[in-house]
Amino acid sequence: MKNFQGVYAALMTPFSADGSVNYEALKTLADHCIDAGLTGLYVGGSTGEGFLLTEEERMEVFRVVGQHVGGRCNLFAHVGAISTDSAIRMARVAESSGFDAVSAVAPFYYSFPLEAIKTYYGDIMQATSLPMLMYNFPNAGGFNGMLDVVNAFIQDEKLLGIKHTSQNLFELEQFKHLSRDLFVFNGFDEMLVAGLSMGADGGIGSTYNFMPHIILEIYHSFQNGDIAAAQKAQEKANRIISAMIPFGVFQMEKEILKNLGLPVGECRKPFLPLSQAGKEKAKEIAAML
Ligand code: MN9
Repeated sequence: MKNFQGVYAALMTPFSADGSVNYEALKTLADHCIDAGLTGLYVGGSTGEGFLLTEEERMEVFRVVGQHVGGRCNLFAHVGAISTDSAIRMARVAESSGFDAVSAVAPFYYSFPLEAIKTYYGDIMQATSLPMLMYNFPNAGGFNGMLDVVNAFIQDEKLLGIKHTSQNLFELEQFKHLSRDLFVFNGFDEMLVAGLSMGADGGIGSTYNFMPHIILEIYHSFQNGDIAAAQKAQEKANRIISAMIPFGVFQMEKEILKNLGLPVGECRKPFLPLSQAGKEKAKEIAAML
């Protein structure tokens, strides 16, 4: 198995003024992340507004990114959906577009029983040759049983690991110490040092789109054993994230990117447009980067 350790941007999806996906800006943003030295891209997830795209749009995003990147970095496709069949259709496109792995959040809304969730993952994993990075995000889907799901597939070579978007770092450590070594990625950027110290192999995050250099500083300092430097860079990241939260993290990220010369439009409804105060704060943050 390829070594997937590292730091991945949860790639934003740019939109044009008319609301359609802006594929040219998508390619530019992907290049910006790769040129900054990130390990790879996680496409079509929460940050990519994956659930606000139609299935066909998410597939087209995979095709465009896959073709444009052409092997320059690792690629994960988030194919998670409420419908297993929809997830499978998207996984097949991810496979034919050159992605390294698929990822999926557990099916949500209906409070499916554990057995149904296991079957969902098994069905997606059987549908293509790609390995699976299970997306553990209990706050969003309300599902808290990912450890059981992961254990059910621990012998399956197609299980690559977990994207762990949760403050429960005990659970992160548990994922890392099962009977087989899995790749575990920290999902909350504001806790990257903590996640790494509990054994994470890297991180996947939204703020990596606009501050990859700070994220890389955290990651490389930690890897070099310079924990003080990693903490210092984390503090820097967290002052920025704290300032963003009151205005909406994704809206702020898009506005910061615009201020950095990478216009990616606004978030899709029902995300609200960014307030004037948010725009001013975004400008301030961009000037500090
Ligand atoms: O996937 C992102 N998760 C969500 C990663 O947005 C739900 C994070 O990067 C957060 O946006 C970030 C800010 O809370 O940590």
